[in-house]
Amino acid sequence: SQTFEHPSGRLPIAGDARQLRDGTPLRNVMRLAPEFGEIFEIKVFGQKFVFVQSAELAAELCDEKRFHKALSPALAALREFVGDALFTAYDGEENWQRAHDILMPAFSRDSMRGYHATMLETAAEMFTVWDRLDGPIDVTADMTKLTMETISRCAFSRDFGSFTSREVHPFVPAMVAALTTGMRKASLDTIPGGKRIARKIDEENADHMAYVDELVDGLISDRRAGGEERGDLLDLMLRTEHPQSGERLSDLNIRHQILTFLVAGHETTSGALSFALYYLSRNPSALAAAHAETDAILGDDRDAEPTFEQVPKFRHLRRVLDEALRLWPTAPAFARSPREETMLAGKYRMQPDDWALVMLPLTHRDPAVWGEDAEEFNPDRFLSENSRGRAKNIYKPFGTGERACIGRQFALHEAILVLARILHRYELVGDPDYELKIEERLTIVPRGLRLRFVPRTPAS
Ligand code: MNH
Repeated sequence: SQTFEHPSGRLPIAGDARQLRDGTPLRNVMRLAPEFGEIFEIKVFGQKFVFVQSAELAAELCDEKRFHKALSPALAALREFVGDALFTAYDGEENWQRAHDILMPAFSRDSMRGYHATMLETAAEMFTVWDRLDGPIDVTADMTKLTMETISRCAFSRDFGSFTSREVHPFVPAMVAALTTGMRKASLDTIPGGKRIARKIDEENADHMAYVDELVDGLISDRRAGGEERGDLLDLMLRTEHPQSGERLSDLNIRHQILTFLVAGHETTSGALSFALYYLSRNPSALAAAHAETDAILGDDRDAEPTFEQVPKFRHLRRVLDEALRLWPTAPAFARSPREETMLAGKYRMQPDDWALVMLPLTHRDPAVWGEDAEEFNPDRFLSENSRGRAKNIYKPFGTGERACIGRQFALHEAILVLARILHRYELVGDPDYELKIEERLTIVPRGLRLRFVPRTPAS
């Protein structure tokens, strides 16, 4: 296949591996990107990665008629844990369509009504903890607890006690260990001696995997046996027949879907909230507008909770989130393949086996679309008067097309509701010396961000 621009000094076997000696994958790509044009490649032993950094090429790859979702090596590795569930199904795989059709209604805007009270309840538990502390809070850690708790309660009505018990429930670290197994192994496939290391990782994680699988399978069988209705995602998966074929999801597939929602649904939203809070703590005018908006909608009572209908009214908070996800899209890349041989931008040949990664932290900062101040945080970019005339398919934090994020409404509803309550209740006090660092997990989150949440005095 086509060779793209790549780092100089490429070696016959190791490829560009020397360029990646220190640093994490995204940081490496962002460091190397300015040397190259709209598309480039990095080869690590047998594995070639193609990166798209211009908004224009990214938009072309979003054309569903010519391109579709591909599984990057990291996603392919995740299949070991979650099989052919929604996120990791190959495009066109039969179980994808079945699950998609069955689950779509559970993620509609209207279904959020059923999750609203659970989201509020989890946030309130977090505030109870915050109000008892008065030092700085590890923002990402608490946002991760919050989103994990919310998704597990909404998905299968299980409370892990993240804010109400002293001990961490063993499920949480076990799940994280199990899901990073695939990630850690993804890069080993093509490296000398990699197979042996991969086997060791598998052995280390066998117990975690088994524990997580057992816990989730237990939830499924208990629910089947108990027969009570909880109105959560698990109920829906157990009861709903496919609208046309009448088929249902198998128990194994339901386990995979649940784990997928936990994996896809908590770290991404947690990161989005954390970046939004980081930028608010650094931007006095965006922060003042956020306080003003929450006061206008929620009034003087600092314990007031937004109603379901009020959530979409926080337009400024929504723009803050949109802008945070522009600069730091927490699922930072997705892969696209051509449906048949084609010329990308009329000049790069791509075959159906080829794939290219849309690198969102690069494509979202393309000055051709966002201007010379593309690196700056400015939520007003998303005011309708400022978005008019902006090209299509250039802002894609939730992916694109048929395989775009099914949890988008869920994430936005939860994130806005939580931000609204935080900004209504607290002043944000950051450490002026903190420098934003990115932690790369399966997703990206700020590293070491600590803020003090100081109760606001009653509005007068
Ligand atoms: Mn989510 C797919 C980003 C929240 C469940 N999600 C995607 C994709 C992106 C993405 C990007 C497309 C990946 C690809 O093309 O390979 N998701 C996000 C972000 C947030 C998010 C930035 C929060 C902010 N996602 C959520 C939540 C859930 C969820 C919350 C579940 C409750 N996401 C999914 C699932 C898919 C997905 C499931 C796969 C959909 C499909 O292929 O049918």
